[in-house]
Amino acid sequence: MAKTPTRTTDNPEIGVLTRTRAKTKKPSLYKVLMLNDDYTPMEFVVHVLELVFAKSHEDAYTIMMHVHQKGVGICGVYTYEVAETKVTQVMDLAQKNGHPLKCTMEKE
Ligand code: TYC
Repeated sequence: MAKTPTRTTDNPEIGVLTRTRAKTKKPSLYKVLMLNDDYTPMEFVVHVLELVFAKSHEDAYTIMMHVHQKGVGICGVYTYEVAETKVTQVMDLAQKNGHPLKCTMEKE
């Protein structure tokens, strides 16, 4: 965690410790996970990774193969609302195209 910035002074008119910035909290982060299945075509998963997660074709192919071989893989790490939106986009694309592809999110 970052230190809270403080300022010191010898002048008794001024407080010894003065907060110079409002305290901010870092947002929690969430992993978006892609799950393997036996039916979704590899090319469709690559396409989704390019479209929704802005991956290069090479990175998308690598992630897809990881999920295909290991069962699950990380598509990216985002704040709650961004992660939720991406999960919804993946599930919508899968459903509209008749594929059983599943995507979930998990707090880091
Ligand atoms: N296992 C699928 C196949 O052999 C490909 C696939 C990869 C499906 C990754 C889902 O998240 C996935 N066609």
